Amino acid sequence: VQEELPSTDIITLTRHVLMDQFRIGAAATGDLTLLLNAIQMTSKFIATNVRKARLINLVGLAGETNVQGEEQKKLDVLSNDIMINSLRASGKTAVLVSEELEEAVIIEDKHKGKYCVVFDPLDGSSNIDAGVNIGTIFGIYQIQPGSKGTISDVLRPGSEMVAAGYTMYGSSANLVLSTGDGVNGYTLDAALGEFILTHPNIRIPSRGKIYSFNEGNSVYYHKPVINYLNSIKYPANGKSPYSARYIGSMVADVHRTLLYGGIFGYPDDKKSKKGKLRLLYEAFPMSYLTEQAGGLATTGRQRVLDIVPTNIHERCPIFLGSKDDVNDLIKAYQDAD
Ligand code: AHM
Ligand code: MG
Repeated sequence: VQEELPSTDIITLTRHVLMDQFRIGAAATGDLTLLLNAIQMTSKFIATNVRKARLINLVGLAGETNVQGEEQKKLDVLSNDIMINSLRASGKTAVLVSEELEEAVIIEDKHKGKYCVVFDPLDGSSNIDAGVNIGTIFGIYQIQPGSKGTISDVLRPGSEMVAAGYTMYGSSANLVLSTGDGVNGYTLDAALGEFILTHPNIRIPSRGKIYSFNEGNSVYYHKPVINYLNSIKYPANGKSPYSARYIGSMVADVHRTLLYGGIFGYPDDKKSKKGKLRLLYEAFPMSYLTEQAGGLATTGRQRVLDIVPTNIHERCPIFLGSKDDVNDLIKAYQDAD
């Protein structure tokens, strides 16, 4: 049997993004390419720290609480610093919004560029110390014409983002990115120090068999959500019930949903009136990727990407995933009205 030789023509993230830049042609200045380069560097930097965390005393609390009054983990703080430093130094950013910082960072003139980056440097904090998958989520806006970069450049609907993505730190580091022309996934080759294109043109199956909710909150759920969950757990006419998978790291739960299909949800309920997840740097980027992969993302009553934020840290209910599954959920809301 002839063994296949390893490829000598691998497509790295940098090469792929450059190809994209050439495809767009003269209009592309290369600024977004350089910004994405800075972002992938932060992902590599965070990935090595996540891997070593247990060994170099990076687990546990940093001794501070963040904007949300949540205790910050050491890795949260470190990841935030890595991103702020690198994004500022790229010279391509004007406004930065981080889950870990109460105020937006307005970049000083010396380093100012035309992009705004909203991000959660290390999402899934509750999983950090157990070594379960965590990730970085980011979304990118271009400043509005004539703007020098203010908060209003990021208080815009998610549909106006020019790119969004996440990096999942799991058994391997996976960066998933959309620049508005489909979704691609890259896997970090740690020896090469490069993200390699491993998942070109990710498309969500139109229907899945998995649901991903924190059902421990069921007692607080509103009727449409309860009805929907019952419909997939106790299906009519002999169909099989759905499987439950819930990691509690949005990046990991969304990653699986993009690849396998199904539905991920974090609803608003009687206790969490606006849900839990953050609109700007959690819901928007994940909704952008989901739609770019052929799926849907809704609050139950509205397309997530159409929401106009009024506050950089606001929350929103979210359900995303396979088109048919999300449409069933939307129908459960309509039926309950
Ligand atoms: P975090 O930003 O404090 O890490 O919280 C966000 C995380 C998401 O990754 C995940 O989807 C959700 O919180 C899980 O919440 P819960 O533990 O309530 O199920
Ligand atoms: Mg988060």
